[in-house]
Amino acid sequence: MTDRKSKDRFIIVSNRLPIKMEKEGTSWKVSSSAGGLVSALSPILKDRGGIWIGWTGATEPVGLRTCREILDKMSKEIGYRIFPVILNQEEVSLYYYGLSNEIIWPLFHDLPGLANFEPHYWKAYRNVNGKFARVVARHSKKDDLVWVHDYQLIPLARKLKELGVERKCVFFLHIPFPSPDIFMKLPWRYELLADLMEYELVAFQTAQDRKNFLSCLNSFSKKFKTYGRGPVVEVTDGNRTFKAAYIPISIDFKGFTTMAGAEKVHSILKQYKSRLHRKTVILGVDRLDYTKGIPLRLRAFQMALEKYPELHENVTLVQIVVPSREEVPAYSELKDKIEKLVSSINGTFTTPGWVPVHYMYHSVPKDELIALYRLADIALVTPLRDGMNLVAKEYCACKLDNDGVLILSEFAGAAAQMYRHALIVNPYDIEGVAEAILKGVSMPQREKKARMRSLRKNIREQDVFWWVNNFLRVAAGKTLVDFPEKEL
Ligand code: GDG
Repeated sequence: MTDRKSKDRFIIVSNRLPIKMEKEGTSWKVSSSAGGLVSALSPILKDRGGIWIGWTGATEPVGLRTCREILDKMSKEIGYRIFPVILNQEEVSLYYYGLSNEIIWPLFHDLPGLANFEPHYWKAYRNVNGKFARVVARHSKKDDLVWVHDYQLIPLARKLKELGVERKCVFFLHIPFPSPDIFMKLPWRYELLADLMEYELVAFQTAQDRKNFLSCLNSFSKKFKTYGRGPVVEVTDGNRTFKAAYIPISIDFKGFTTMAGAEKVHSILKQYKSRLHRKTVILGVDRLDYTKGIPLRLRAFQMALEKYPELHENVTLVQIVVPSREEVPAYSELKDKIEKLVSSINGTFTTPGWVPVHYMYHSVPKDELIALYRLADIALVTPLRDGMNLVAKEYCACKLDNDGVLILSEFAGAAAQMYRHALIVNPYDIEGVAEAILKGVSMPQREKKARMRSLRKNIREQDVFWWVNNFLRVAAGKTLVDFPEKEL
């Protein structure tokens, strides 16, 4: 582990630690957890040093001492130090499942009809942010850079100030920022905007997200002025000044290509190929979430089979759904909906030796996921709205032979960088997605390779290290490096 001078350290704060603690009988089971943020930041923390503060994922009572012992052991294993924020069941239910996932999540993904605006969630959200702030205060020093991640922790900078703790706080929003007509539905809209203004830097995934944020500020107060152009601008209301930026997150491109070329992945791939009998494989990989557009995607696949009989017995959709937030009713209903659709498609079209949809409701180990990326002729990434979508980038990184087609929703943040070479679709347009499937299946090899080569070049040049480097440069008042001249 790199032990950097405290002056240079940076403190990552996110809702979840990059590990999960679960009680098994009388002992604790600790495992590393999957997810976009973990995939993105773990390599950086190992490389540069720093600490990570967050919730352990455990709701059963655990003493701070026991927890620290377990996490100290885990810190050695993962290569950087982690410190826990311990939350009780009620806090998790109101702050995490409540305000964060029943209100901000659907609202920021343009689905206000799915939001449950329970008034008492708000107080719990702010109190839990106060708890996070106290742990940050305890484990950080004046010169540290506190890098706060995502929508669960928007009030953290203000909470630190209320404690009288001076820290340089910067923020990155992983999910989209909605337009004013949607944001203004939030009962606590002005408090949340005021919270964001407490950061020295507020960064978003895309130009559109930042534009939405600036428009919301404008409807908050006409006093706001924006200076500068391009990915980083300065915002001031005369009293305070902060930066608003957009810097799209990415993946560890080299890490993925290395794994994709490894012997282990090769042998898994060989097994898959022999089992799937040279079918054209279409792959979907998503957390269980209504923003990912899985039912509409299945309907598009169903329509493709209905309209284009030439696809029968030739095309197989492998859909992985990783269990998530099953405690929230909207998620368990979604699971039922997906399973009914899968069963209806398979019931209608299966023939001896061909099952159109291979559905897995569990996560798969990383080398199997990478083998599936290598195997898939087409990746079907069709969220209704997504901050970025790392699966789109991982898929391309793993296509070592440039032999694959990316079908990508125009509402994924990733589309801002990939729209020229992916097949861009509107996920609500079932017929359009069905047509894109046919186009992907029949795309000439030359076109396929040319598109994929360009997609991979872009991800290689703007990988996760590029993202962190640029984020930290902006936080330090420096200019961006290797940012595409044409704005994203
Ligand atoms: C948020 C924003 C933004 C998935 N299934 C398995 C597995 N995964 C890994 C993938 C990928 C990650 O999970 C999913 O990344 P996403 O970007 O799609 O989404 P979120 O986790 O919801 O993240 C999102 C992201 O933050 C980063 O800013 O892109 O828009 O919502 O890395 O590989 N990994 C393994 N097995 C699986 O079955 N091992």
